[in-house]
Amino acid sequence: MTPTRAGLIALACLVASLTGLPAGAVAASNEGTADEGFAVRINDRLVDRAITSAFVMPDEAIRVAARDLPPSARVSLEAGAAGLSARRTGDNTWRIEAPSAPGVYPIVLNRSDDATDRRLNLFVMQRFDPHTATLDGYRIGHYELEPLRGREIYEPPQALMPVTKDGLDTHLSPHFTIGQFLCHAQPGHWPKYVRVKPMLVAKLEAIVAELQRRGIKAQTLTVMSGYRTPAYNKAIGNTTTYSRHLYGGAADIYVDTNGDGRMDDLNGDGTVDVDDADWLADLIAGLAKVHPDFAGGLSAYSANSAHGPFVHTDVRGVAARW
Ligand SMILES: [Ca+2]
Ligand SMILES: [Ca+2]
Repeated sequence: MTPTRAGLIALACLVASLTGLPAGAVAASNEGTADEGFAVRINDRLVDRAITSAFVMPDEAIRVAARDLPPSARVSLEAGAAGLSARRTGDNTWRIEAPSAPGVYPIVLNRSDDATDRRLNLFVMQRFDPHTATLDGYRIGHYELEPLRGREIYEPPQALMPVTKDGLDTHLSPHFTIGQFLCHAQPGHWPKYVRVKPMLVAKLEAIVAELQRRGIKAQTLTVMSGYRTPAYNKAIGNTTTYSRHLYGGAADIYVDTNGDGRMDDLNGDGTVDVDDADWLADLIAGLAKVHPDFAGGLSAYSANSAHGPFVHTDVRGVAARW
């Protein structure tokens, strides 16, 4: 069942009252945060952000609708890229057919009665046969063909998103670009291939929003490790073959507003250490508590010779802290 908008607002207000947040600080969308303007429904996702993204198969059709508008408001949809077909199917709703060719297809929804718009970057993925280990010379490695405990989120991907060098800065959301999530394997090879779960991006956006609410001027998070190919995950010594990183559902992150390439002193005690990662992990745990779709793995890591303190966060659907 899809929750109603009114129900979500009521939930958000309840959450706000429980957490002491002002009601406006908690979004009514099902992705945790909101920008001024209107909401966009993409199939079953309701997104309240100025920029959002969707990953689709070649030729896949999706439903897009502008929501939460006064009855008089009219929204126009611009989808200029060749091969993309958008057909209006009702009041402020469209059926969009993705092209066959993988790539990024920007879509803009413009509201007629004010200046607000919504940008939707449609990422058309490239089909991938999980029985093969490479894609265009990029080593993917082997996914487990049997999903863990039969869960859909552990099914091997049927498609991956190609990313070219000039596409690194394409936004997934207001504060994150697809380039931040690339695997570190084969640095000189292009295109690379990536998976990123929209719910992970939504969770990271919610973390940024909560940091800002607490007065930390984060414009993004540093993603030390986002997507990992199974080949890379194995090469760096991981024996877990169902790591959420392989499915685009995990990120190892830190906050770096002073740009020194390491975690900031988040708890303000004058040093940067695992306590700052713990501080960030506690913030994330608080978000997941009030927003069940963010449930996932969570762990704070100390610095070592290779990296500073960081936090692993993922969206596996069940809470697990270690
Ligand atoms: Ca820093
Ligand atoms: Ca500190």
